[in-house]
Amino acid sequence: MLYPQSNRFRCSLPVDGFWSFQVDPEGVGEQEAWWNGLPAGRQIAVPGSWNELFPEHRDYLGDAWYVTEFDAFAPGPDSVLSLRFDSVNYSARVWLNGTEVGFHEGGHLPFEFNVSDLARDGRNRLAVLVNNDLRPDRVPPGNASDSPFSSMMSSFPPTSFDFFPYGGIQRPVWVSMLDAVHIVSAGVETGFDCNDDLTGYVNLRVEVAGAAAARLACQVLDAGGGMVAEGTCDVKDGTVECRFELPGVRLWSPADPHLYTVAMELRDDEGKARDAYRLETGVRTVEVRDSRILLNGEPIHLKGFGKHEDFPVHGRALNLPLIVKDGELFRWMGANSYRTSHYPYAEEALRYADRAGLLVIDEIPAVGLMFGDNGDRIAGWLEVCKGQLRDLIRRDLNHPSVIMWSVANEPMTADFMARFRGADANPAFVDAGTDFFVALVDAGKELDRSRPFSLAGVMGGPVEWLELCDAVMINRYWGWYRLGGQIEQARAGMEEELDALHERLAKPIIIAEFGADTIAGHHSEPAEMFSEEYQVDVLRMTLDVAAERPWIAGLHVWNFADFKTGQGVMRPASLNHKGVFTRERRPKMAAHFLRSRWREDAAA
Ligand code: GCB
Repeated sequence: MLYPQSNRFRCSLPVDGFWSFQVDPEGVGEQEAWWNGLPAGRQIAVPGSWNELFPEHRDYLGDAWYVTEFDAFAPGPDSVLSLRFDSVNYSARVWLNGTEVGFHEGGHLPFEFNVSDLARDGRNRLAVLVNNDLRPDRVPPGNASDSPFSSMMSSFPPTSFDFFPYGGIQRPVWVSMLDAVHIVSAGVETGFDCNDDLTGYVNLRVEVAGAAAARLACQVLDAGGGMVAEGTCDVKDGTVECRFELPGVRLWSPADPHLYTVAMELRDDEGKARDAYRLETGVRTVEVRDSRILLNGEPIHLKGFGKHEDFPVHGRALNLPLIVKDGELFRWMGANSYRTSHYPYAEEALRYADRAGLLVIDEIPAVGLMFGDNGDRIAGWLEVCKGQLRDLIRRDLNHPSVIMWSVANEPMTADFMARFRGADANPAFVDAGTDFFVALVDAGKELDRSRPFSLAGVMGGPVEWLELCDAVMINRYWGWYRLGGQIEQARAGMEEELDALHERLAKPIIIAEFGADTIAGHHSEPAEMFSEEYQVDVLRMTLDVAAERPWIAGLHVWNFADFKTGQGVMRPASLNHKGVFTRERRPKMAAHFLRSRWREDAAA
């Protein structure tokens, strides 16, 4: 799905701002009051998360109405008017001028509706019924009695994951007017030949609507706007494929995040220009070979974090200044990478990463999945996850910053708690997960073969699931959930486990989570759990262990910043305190420590 753009053929306007808002716990639903009149009720910010704005709705789960008006004009037969939502958590039922337009299930990814037949000249009224119920059949699931979060964390609201379940229209809403003949999607695959001249290539595949025959004129422009390749290709059956060669290509990398622009113009069979689109992308390759992840043929070492979209008042809403602020803190520390734990982040974050040279592991919202004898539920999740992976790949395929797809965080077998204490897993439960992930990764590979696929495995989880990954991600809390307060014993445990995994898997291993809860300002000598000193000890120990093992392809500290969770005995002040920054982005000692390690090794 193409990021909205305006030019002489297309006009995309955000419908952001203040909308009328009303929760609807009784499910009065389609009562005229909410979609046929603009209620005088409360105003909410779009984008925003209702939980941060209205104290009495902090924990609200259920239906809520959003209503606004915008000016447009009814499109003629040669135009199309569409409505796009970048992210609504969790589901959205949409009405335009009192007529239902459609329904979408699933947060964090965009969806759109063609509303050409419903739009009017002048004022148009848009109503959205948002629902954020936590349900065991949703992805991510909630209200699941079998989740360790219900037993161990006793978290409220009842999530099956360790972050706050923010609700609302959390990213922009767009109204777009397009020519009936237009570009629907554009995907690139890039690479290069190692000849003397380093010739790069861009394979472009474009889908077109509204014309049986058309031509696509393309120019590939470098960062200065100079043309480096051009060509015109025929559209057949609504699709067109073109290849551009770029002699002397400037490859994209963290050290030189060089971007090219593919400028496209779509012409109908009479040669009349009907649409244009400018796609920013970079030329680079990602491969896994000999226990290394290679970017442009060279091993890369990931230094960074698992993150969250989370900030006071904004909740999970798009927050452009925060994207830049975090990027600058990455630069300050010498970090080069993050994972979009545990859901796809706003596309704006990836546009920023492309330009800043950050390496991103892009994750679907499959967190909290539990595999046991719940076959029906698993089958339902699989369909949802395939859809999420498809939509994620379609949205993010062209971002050079995205180096890997993650299809889950910490899936578990239903006997996880017993297994964590050392018992053997039920093989049928393991097999249920194996079948699930084989099917999911296969579906992903149909859409993108140019990037590795992975999942982040929980400590004590089945190795069989890690074996399915191109590169392995493991979340490890040695010195925290295991052998807390006992750094030297934790080091020995970690070394032994890592070496055994390497022996068995012979693949690059990323430690995708490690860390310690730390109350900013709490100090102790000798170091003990929750102190800033102890957090540094856990990070130092893990960095040291990894430094001796070249097949460790990267380290992502959990977490970049403290983040909001539900309430529960494990989460003082309803925060996860494993950030190396506070939620407001003040550095703990650990941030300075990482800077000393990462900046030094960047200079080496
Ligand atoms: C994990 C999860 C992450 C939690 C973290 C923790 O393994 O992947 O979502 O927040 O542990 O702090 O417990």
